[in-house]
Amino acid sequence: MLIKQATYLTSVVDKEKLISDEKPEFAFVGRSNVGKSSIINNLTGKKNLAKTSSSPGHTRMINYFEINGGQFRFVDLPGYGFHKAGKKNQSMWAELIESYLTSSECLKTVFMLVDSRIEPTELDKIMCKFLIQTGRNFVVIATKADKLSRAKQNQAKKQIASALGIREDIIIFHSSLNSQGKEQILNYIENLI
Ligand SMILES: Nc1nc2c(ncn2[C@@H]2O[C@H](COP(=O)(O)OP(=O)(O)OP(=O)(O)O)[C@@H](O)[C@H]2O)c(=O)[nH]1
Ligand SMILES: [Mg+2]
Repeated sequence: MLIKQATYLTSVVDKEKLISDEKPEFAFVGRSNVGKSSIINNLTGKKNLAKTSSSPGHTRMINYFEINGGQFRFVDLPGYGFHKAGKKNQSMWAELIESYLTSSECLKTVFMLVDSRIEPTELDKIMCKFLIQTGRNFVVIATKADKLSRAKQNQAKKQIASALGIREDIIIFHSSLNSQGKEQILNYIENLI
């Protein structure tokens, strides 16, 4: 599938204001700095669509992007586990993310991002358990795959699957630098819309 058009739609900080209509949504969740905004830019082929930053904790709202003239939406969720944000902000974001993931009627699949170079963190494990509990359809994306050789990626896949207690076949390696995995993710989306 090709993404021909992608535009920023809106940002939401209030769980009462989440979009609810009939359009399918694909959400990106993961710890701060894991590469959520970058993957949205890579999949859409638009470099500056979602704001990326080398300083973690950049995305603090739920950002919606409209794809292919409203065929579906991408949803960039605030990153979790950003310590400098302070407890109050962290729990506010956690509540917003949780509320989106449990209540959105548009959500088709959650792409849960983990850093391919790092063992899943405690927060990653909690998020994964939470997703299983909600019964949501989810795929784990191992990001920044350009930093690992194919052999190391195979090792990492086993470690991620065992740490999260999931099957290896729901893990996709992706790189926003060399587009590894892009085709696979877009095909996955195409099959669900
Ligand atoms: N090498 C490499 N670096 C990446 C990749 N994806 C993201 N990065 C870098 O990782 C950093 C964080 O990327 P973002 O996309 O802003 O991460 P995020 O998950 O949106 O972060 P928050 O908005 O803070 O939650 C940036 O410096 C990116 O350039 C990738 O595939 N390969
Ligand atoms: Mg971001």
